[in-house]
Amino acid sequence: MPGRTVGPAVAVLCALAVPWMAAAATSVAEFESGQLTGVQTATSVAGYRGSGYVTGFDQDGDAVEVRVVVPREGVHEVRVRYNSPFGEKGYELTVDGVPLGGMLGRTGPAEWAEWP
Ligand SMILES: [Ca+2]
Repeated sequence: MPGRTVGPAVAVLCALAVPWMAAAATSVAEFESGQLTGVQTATSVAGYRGSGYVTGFDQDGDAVEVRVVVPREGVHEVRVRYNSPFGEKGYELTVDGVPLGGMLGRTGPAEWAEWP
């Protein structure tokens, strides 16, 4: 699968999980290992997975791109783990060049939620 870009205004993102429909396995990509544009890695909010998370989505164009490897072509379910303690945050997500967008709900200060 595709590179995947998450755009402006997302507060803090942790990990991207891609379970595929016909199998029980899951492929996980950590955003902190991705290509960062205008954002930074951090570790101050406990409960992240991997080696940290990505924060600082406060300007147009801020983004992280990660490549997710799946075992075969087909329909895959995508989930994003995030923390957004200061309110709802808009996001833009591009998979294989196809843009999506929406809102991530507010979380508690140390709470990590899963979208969708
Ligand atoms: Ca992480």
